[in-house]
Amino acid sequence: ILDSMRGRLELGGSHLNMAGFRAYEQKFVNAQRIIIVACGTSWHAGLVAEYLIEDLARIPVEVEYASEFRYRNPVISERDIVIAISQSGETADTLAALELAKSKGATIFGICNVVGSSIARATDAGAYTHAGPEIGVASTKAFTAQVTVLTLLAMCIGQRRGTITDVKLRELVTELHNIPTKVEKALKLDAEIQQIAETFKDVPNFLYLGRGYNFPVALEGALKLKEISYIHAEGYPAAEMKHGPIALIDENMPVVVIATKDSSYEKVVSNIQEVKARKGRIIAVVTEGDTTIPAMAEFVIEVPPTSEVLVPLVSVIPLQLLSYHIAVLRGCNVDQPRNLAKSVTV
Ligand code: F1P
Repeated sequence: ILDSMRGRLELGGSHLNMAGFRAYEQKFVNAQRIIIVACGTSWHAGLVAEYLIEDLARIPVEVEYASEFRYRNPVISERDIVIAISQSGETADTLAALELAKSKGATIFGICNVVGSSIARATDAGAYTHAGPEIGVASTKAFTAQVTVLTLLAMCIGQRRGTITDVKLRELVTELHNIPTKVEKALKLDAEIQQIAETFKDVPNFLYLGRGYNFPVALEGALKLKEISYIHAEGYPAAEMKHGPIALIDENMPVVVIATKDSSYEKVVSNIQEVKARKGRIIAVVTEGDTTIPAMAEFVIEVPPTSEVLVPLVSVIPLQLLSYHIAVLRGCNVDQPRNLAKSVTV
Protein backbone atom coordinates (compact mmCIF):
# COMPACT_ATOMS: atom_id res chain seq x y z
CA ILE A 1 0.00 0.00 0.00
CA LEU A 2 2.67 2.43 0.97
CA ASP A 3 4.89 1.86 -2.04
CA SER A 4 3.57 4.93 -3.77
CA MET A 5 4.07 6.95 -0.63
CA ARG A 6 7.60 5.75 -0.17
CA GLY A 7 8.19 7.63 -3.39
CA ARG A 8 6.27 10.84 -3.31
CA LEU A 9 3.09 12.12 -1.83
CA GLU A 10 1.62 15.31 -3.03
CA LEU A 11 0.05 17.20 -0.17
CA GLY A 12 -1.13 20.74 -0.35
CA GLY A 13 1.46 21.56 -2.97
CA SER A 14 4.32 20.07 -0.97
CA HIS A 15 6.14 17.05 -2.27
CA LEU A 16 7.25 14.90 0.58
CA ASN A 17 10.13 12.83 -0.58
CA MET A 18 10.49 9.66 1.42
CA ALA A 19 13.26 8.21 -0.73
CA GLY A 20 15.83 8.92 1.99
CA PHE A 21 13.88 6.65 4.29
CA ARG A 22 13.98 3.64 2.01
CA ALA A 23 17.74 3.09 2.39
CA TYR A 24 17.39 3.04 6.18
CA GLU A 25 14.08 1.22 6.42
CA GLN A 26 15.62 -1.92 7.96
CA LYS A 27 17.42 0.12 10.61
CA PHE A 28 14.14 1.71 11.61
CA VAL A 29 12.44 -1.68 11.70
CA ASN A 30 15.10 -3.03 14.08
CA ALA A 31 15.52 0.12 16.14
CA GLN A 32 15.47 -0.41 19.88
CA ARG A 33 14.51 3.18 20.46
CA ILE A 34 13.99 6.36 18.52
CA ILE A 35 15.20 9.63 20.01
CA ILE A 36 13.87 12.85 18.53
CA VAL A 37 15.86 16.07 18.95
CA ALA A 38 14.53 19.48 17.95
CA CYS A 39 13.71 22.99 19.18
CA GLY A 40 10.55 25.10 19.27
CA THR A 41 7.83 24.20 16.80
CA SER A 42 9.92 21.35 15.42
CA TRP A 43 10.03 19.90 18.93
CA HIS A 44 6.24 19.97 18.99
CA ALA A 45 6.18 18.08 15.69
CA GLY A 46 8.50 15.60 17.42
CA LEU A 47 5.99 15.19 20.24
CA VAL A 48 3.27 14.36 17.73
CA ALA A 49 5.69 11.77 16.33
CA GLU A 50 6.03 10.15 19.74
CA TYR A 51 2.31 9.41 19.67
CA LEU A 52 2.42 8.32 16.02
CA ILE A 53 5.45 6.04 16.19
CA GLU A 54 4.52 4.40 19.48
CA ASP A 55 0.93 3.97 18.31
CA LEU A 56 1.56 2.68 14.80
CA ALA A 57 5.05 1.17 14.92
CA ARG A 58 5.37 0.21 18.61
CA ILE A 59 8.95 1.48 19.00
CA PRO A 60 9.71 3.46 22.16
CA VAL A 61 10.29 7.13 21.43
CA GLU A 62 11.95 9.84 23.48
CA VAL A 63 11.51 13.47 22.52
CA GLU A 64 14.34 15.70 23.68
CA TYR A 65 14.90 19.42 23.65
CA ALA A 66 18.13 19.56 21.64
CA SER A 67 19.34 22.39 23.86
CA GLU A 68 19.25 20.10 26.93
CA PHE A 69 20.22 16.85 25.26
CA ARG A 70 23.48 18.28 23.94
CA TYR A 71 24.69 19.38 27.37
CA ARG A 72 23.87 16.30 29.43
CA ASN A 73 25.48 12.91 29.15
CA PRO A 74 22.70 10.95 27.42
CA VAL A 75 22.79 7.17 27.08
CA ILE A 76 22.94 6.45 23.34
CA SER A 77 23.77 3.20 21.57
CA GLU A 78 24.33 2.05 18.01
CA ARG A 79 20.84 0.59 17.99
CA ASP A 80 19.28 3.97 18.52
CA ILE A 81 17.97 6.10 15.71
CA VAL A 82 18.02 9.82 16.27
CA ILE A 83 15.61 11.93 14.25
CA ALA A 84 16.64 15.58 14.04
CA ILE A 85 13.81 17.89 13.00
CA SER A 86 14.45 21.45 11.87
CA GLN A 87 12.72 23.79 9.48
CA SER A 88 15.81 25.89 8.78
CA GLY A 89 18.27 23.04 9.10
CA GLU A 90 20.61 25.51 10.83
CA THR A 91 19.51 25.47 14.47
CA ALA A 92 22.76 25.24 16.45
CA ASP A 93 21.38 23.17 19.35
CA THR A 94 19.79 20.61 17.05
CA LEU A 95 22.99 20.30 15.03
CA ALA A 96 25.09 19.85 18.20
CA ALA A 97 22.63 17.27 19.58
CA LEU A 98 22.75 15.17 16.44
CA GLU A 99 26.54 15.38 16.29
CA LEU A 100 26.76 14.14 19.86
CA ALA A 101 24.47 11.20 19.04
CA LYS A 102 26.45 10.47 15.90
CA SER A 103 29.71 10.36 17.85
CA LYS A 104 28.15 7.62 20.02
CA GLY A 105 27.24 5.51 16.99
CA ALA A 106 23.54 6.30 16.54
CA THR A 107 22.04 6.54 13.07
CA ILE A 108 20.85 10.05 12.32
CA PHE A 109 17.78 10.75 10.23
CA GLY A 110 16.99 14.37 9.39
CA ILE A 111 13.71 16.08 8.62
CA CYS A 112 14.54 19.52 7.26
CA ASN A 113 12.89 22.00 4.99
CA VAL A 114 15.97 23.70 3.60
CA VAL A 115 17.81 21.57 1.07
CA GLY A 116 21.56 21.37 1.65
CA SER A 117 21.32 22.96 5.11
CA SER A 118 23.88 22.16 7.81
CA ILE A 119 21.64 19.65 9.62
CA ALA A 120 20.64 17.94 6.38
CA ARG A 121 24.31 17.54 5.51
CA ALA A 122 25.23 16.14 8.92
CA THR A 123 22.65 13.33 8.84
CA ASP A 124 23.00 9.77 7.51
CA ALA A 125 19.69 9.98 5.69
CA GLY A 126 16.56 12.05 5.72
CA ALA A 127 13.41 13.35 4.17
CA TYR A 128 12.99 16.92 3.05
CA THR A 129 9.66 18.50 3.81
CA HIS A 130 9.75 20.76 0.73
CA ALA A 131 7.15 23.02 2.32
CA GLY A 132 8.60 25.99 0.47
CA PRO A 133 10.15 28.99 2.19
CA GLU A 134 8.57 30.10 5.45
CA ILE A 135 8.02 33.80 4.86
CA GLY A 136 7.60 34.58 8.52
CA VAL A 137 9.93 33.68 11.35
CA ALA A 138 7.37 31.56 13.21
CA SER A 139 6.95 28.10 11.70
CA THR A 140 3.48 27.25 10.43
CA LYS A 141 3.37 25.23 7.24
CA ALA A 142 6.72 23.68 8.23
CA PHE A 143 4.93 22.17 11.24
CA THR A 144 2.22 20.50 9.16
CA ALA A 145 4.80 19.28 6.64
CA GLN A 146 6.98 17.85 9.43
CA VAL A 147 4.00 16.08 10.99
CA THR A 148 3.05 14.68 7.58
CA VAL A 149 6.53 13.25 7.00
CA LEU A 150 6.53 11.78 10.51
CA THR A 151 3.10 10.24 9.90
CA LEU A 152 4.35 8.57 6.73
CA LEU A 153 7.42 7.39 8.58
CA ALA A 154 5.35 5.85 11.37
CA MET A 155 3.05 4.19 8.84
CA CYS A 156 5.96 2.79 6.82
CA ILE A 157 7.71 1.39 9.89
CA GLY A 158 4.43 0.06 11.27
CA GLN A 159 3.72 -1.72 8.01
CA ARG A 160 7.17 -3.31 7.96
CA ARG A 161 7.00 -4.34 11.61
CA GLY A 162 3.48 -5.70 11.22
CA THR A 163 2.20 -3.48 14.02
CA ILE A 164 -0.52 -1.87 11.94
CA THR A 165 -3.27 -3.80 10.20
CA ASP A 166 -3.81 -3.53 6.46
CA VAL A 167 -7.29 -2.20 7.09
CA LYS A 168 -6.02 0.58 9.34
CA LEU A 169 -3.22 1.37 6.93
CA ARG A 170 -5.59 1.60 3.98
CA GLU A 171 -7.88 3.83 6.01
CA LEU A 172 -5.02 6.18 6.88
CA VAL A 173 -3.71 6.35 3.32
CA THR A 174 -7.18 7.30 2.07
CA GLU A 175 -7.64 9.87 4.80
CA LEU A 176 -4.18 11.39 4.24
CA HIS A 177 -5.25 12.21 0.73
CA ASN A 178 -8.33 13.98 2.13
CA ILE A 179 -6.25 16.14 4.46
CA PRO A 180 -5.45 18.95 1.97
CA THR A 181 -9.19 19.52 1.40
CA LYS A 182 -9.82 19.49 5.15
CA VAL A 183 -6.97 21.94 5.77
CA GLU A 184 -8.44 24.23 3.11
CA LYS A 185 -11.78 24.02 4.87
CA ALA A 186 -10.16 24.88 8.19
CA LEU A 187 -8.47 27.89 6.56
CA LYS A 188 -11.93 29.16 5.60
CA LEU A 189 -12.62 29.68 9.31
CA ASP A 190 -10.56 32.83 8.98
CA ALA A 191 -13.36 35.44 9.33
CA GLU A 192 -14.90 33.60 12.27
CA ILE A 193 -11.56 33.40 14.05
CA GLN A 194 -10.92 37.08 13.43
CA GLN A 195 -14.07 37.80 15.47
CA ILE A 196 -12.77 35.69 18.34
CA ALA A 197 -9.44 37.50 18.11
CA GLU A 198 -11.27 40.83 18.51
CA THR A 199 -12.67 39.68 21.83
CA PHE A 200 -9.35 38.54 23.25
CA LYS A 201 -6.79 40.85 21.69
CA ASP A 202 -6.08 42.71 24.93
CA VAL A 203 -5.89 39.89 27.45
CA PRO A 204 -2.55 39.30 29.19
CA ASN A 205 -2.70 35.48 29.40
CA PHE A 206 -4.02 32.44 27.54
CA LEU A 207 -4.19 28.78 28.45
CA TYR A 208 -4.25 26.00 25.82
CA LEU A 209 -5.36 22.48 26.71
CA GLY A 210 -5.40 19.25 24.74
CA ARG A 211 -5.12 15.52 25.26
CA GLY A 212 -3.45 12.75 23.26
CA TYR A 213 -2.58 13.86 19.74
CA ASN A 214 -3.96 17.29 20.56
CA PHE A 215 -1.61 17.81 23.50
CA PRO A 216 1.34 18.87 21.28
CA VAL A 217 -1.14 20.97 19.31
CA ALA A 218 -1.99 22.85 22.52
CA LEU A 219 1.71 23.52 23.08
CA GLU A 220 2.09 24.72 19.52
CA GLY A 221 -0.97 26.99 19.76
CA ALA A 222 0.48 28.62 22.87
CA LEU A 223 3.90 29.02 21.29
CA LYS A 224 2.48 30.68 18.17
CA LEU A 225 0.60 33.18 20.31
CA LYS A 226 3.68 34.01 22.38
CA GLU A 227 5.91 34.29 19.34
CA ILE A 228 3.85 36.68 17.28
CA SER A 229 1.47 38.52 19.62
CA TYR A 230 3.64 38.69 22.78
CA ILE A 231 0.79 37.46 24.94
CA HIS A 232 1.82 35.08 27.67
CA ALA A 233 0.38 31.67 26.87
CA GLU A 234 0.83 28.21 28.28
CA GLY A 235 0.01 24.88 26.72
CA TYR A 236 -0.79 21.94 28.97
CA PRO A 237 -2.01 18.39 28.72
CA ALA A 238 -5.64 18.91 29.79
CA ALA A 239 -5.37 16.44 32.65
CA GLU A 240 -2.38 18.28 34.12
CA MET A 241 -4.50 21.37 34.60
CA LYS A 242 -5.53 20.26 38.06
CA HIS A 243 -1.88 19.99 39.10
CA GLY A 244 -1.29 23.71 39.04
CA PRO A 245 -2.66 25.83 36.17
CA ILE A 246 -6.20 25.47 37.50
CA ALA A 247 -5.23 28.09 40.10
CA LEU A 248 -4.99 30.63 37.29
CA ILE A 249 -8.51 30.13 36.00
CA ASP A 250 -11.04 32.86 36.67
CA GLU A 251 -13.50 34.89 34.60
CA ASN A 252 -10.62 36.68 32.86
CA MET A 253 -8.75 33.64 31.61
CA PRO A 254 -9.33 32.50 28.01
CA VAL A 255 -8.85 28.74 27.77
CA VAL A 256 -8.47 27.25 24.31
CA VAL A 257 -9.45 23.58 24.47
CA ILE A 258 -8.71 21.37 21.49
CA ALA A 259 -11.57 18.97 21.89
CA THR A 260 -12.05 16.99 18.70
CA LYS A 261 -14.05 13.74 18.71
CA ASP A 262 -11.50 11.10 19.52
CA SER A 263 -10.71 8.55 22.20
CA SER A 264 -10.16 11.18 24.89
CA TYR A 265 -13.30 13.17 24.08
CA GLU A 266 -15.24 12.28 27.24
CA LYS A 267 -12.30 13.17 29.43
CA VAL A 268 -11.90 16.51 27.68
CA VAL A 269 -15.58 17.19 28.33
CA SER A 270 -14.94 16.82 32.05
CA ASN A 271 -11.86 19.08 31.82
CA ILE A 272 -14.07 21.71 30.19
CA GLN A 273 -16.55 21.35 33.04
CA GLU A 274 -13.71 22.02 35.48
CA VAL A 275 -12.77 25.20 33.60
CA LYS A 276 -16.38 26.29 33.38
CA ALA A 277 -16.94 25.78 37.10
CA ARG A 278 -14.20 28.39 37.63
CA LYS A 279 -15.75 30.74 35.06
CA GLY A 280 -12.90 30.39 32.57
CA ARG A 281 -13.71 31.67 29.06
CA ILE A 282 -13.76 28.61 26.84
CA ILE A 283 -12.80 28.69 23.20
CA ALA A 284 -13.34 25.14 21.96
CA VAL A 285 -11.96 23.59 18.80
CA VAL A 286 -14.44 20.80 18.08
CA THR A 287 -15.31 18.35 15.34
CA GLU A 288 -18.06 19.47 12.97
CA GLY A 289 -21.45 18.33 14.19
CA ASP A 290 -20.52 18.10 17.87
CA THR A 291 -23.29 19.48 20.07
CA THR A 292 -22.11 18.66 23.60
CA ILE A 293 -19.05 20.88 23.84
CA PRO A 294 -20.54 23.82 21.89
CA ALA A 295 -23.24 23.99 24.56
CA MET A 296 -20.52 24.53 27.17
CA ALA A 297 -18.20 26.94 25.35
CA GLU A 298 -18.28 30.70 24.83
CA PHE A 299 -16.72 30.36 21.37
CA VAL A 300 -16.70 27.32 19.11
CA ILE A 301 -14.45 26.60 16.16
CA GLU A 302 -15.55 23.60 14.08
CA VAL A 303 -12.98 21.60 12.15
CA PRO A 304 -13.71 18.74 9.73
CA PRO A 305 -13.61 15.22 11.18
CA THR A 306 -10.53 13.11 10.51
CA SER A 307 -8.73 10.10 11.90
CA GLU A 308 -7.44 10.63 15.44
CA VAL A 309 -3.90 9.94 14.24
CA LEU A 310 -4.08 12.74 11.67
CA VAL A 311 -5.96 15.29 13.73
CA PRO A 312 -3.00 17.65 14.47
CA LEU A 313 -2.76 18.43 10.76
CA VAL A 314 -6.24 19.95 10.92
CA SER A 315 -6.62 21.13 14.51
CA VAL A 316 -3.47 23.28 14.46
CA ILE A 317 -4.82 25.49 11.65
CA PRO A 318 -7.39 27.49 13.69
CA LEU A 319 -4.78 28.04 16.40
CA GLN A 320 -2.33 29.46 13.88
CA LEU A 321 -5.10 31.71 12.54
CA LEU A 322 -6.05 32.85 16.04
CA SER A 323 -2.46 33.88 16.82
CA TYR A 324 -2.19 35.60 13.47
CA HIS A 325 -5.35 37.68 13.94
CA ILE A 326 -4.58 38.60 17.53
CA ALA A 327 -1.07 39.70 16.49
CA VAL A 328 -2.38 41.79 13.59
CA LEU A 329 -5.02 43.43 15.80
CA ARG A 330 -2.32 44.30 18.34
CA GLY A 331 -0.25 45.91 15.61
CA CYS A 332 2.54 43.32 15.79
CA ASN A 333 4.70 42.42 12.85
CA VAL A 334 3.66 38.81 12.30
CA ASP A 335 6.49 38.05 9.89
CA GLN A 336 9.32 39.55 11.91
CA PRO A 337 8.46 39.22 15.59
CA ARG A 338 10.76 41.03 17.99
CA ASN A 339 13.70 39.10 19.45
CA LEU A 340 13.20 36.07 17.19
CA ALA A 341 15.51 34.84 14.47
CA LYS A 342 14.58 32.58 11.60
CA SER A 343 17.61 30.41 12.26
CA VAL A 344 18.96 30.27 15.79
CA THR A 345 22.57 29.58 14.95
CA VAL A 346 24.22 30.35 18.27
C1 F1P B 1 13.24 26.18 15.56
C2 F1P B 1 12.55 27.45 16.04
C3 F1P B 1 11.20 27.64 15.37
C4 F1P B 1 10.58 28.95 15.77
C5 F1P B 1 11.54 30.12 15.48
C6 F1P B 1 12.85 29.88 16.15
O1 F1P B 1 13.65 26.33 14.25
O2 F1P B 1 12.37 27.35 17.43
O3 F1P B 1 10.33 26.60 15.72
O4 F1P B 1 9.35 29.14 15.09
O5 F1P B 1 11.72 30.26 14.12
O6 F1P B 1 13.38 28.57 15.77
P1 F1P B 1 14.01 25.14 13.27
O7 F1P B 1 15.10 24.31 13.90
O8 F1P B 1 12.78 24.35 13.04
O9 F1P B 1 14.50 25.86 12.05
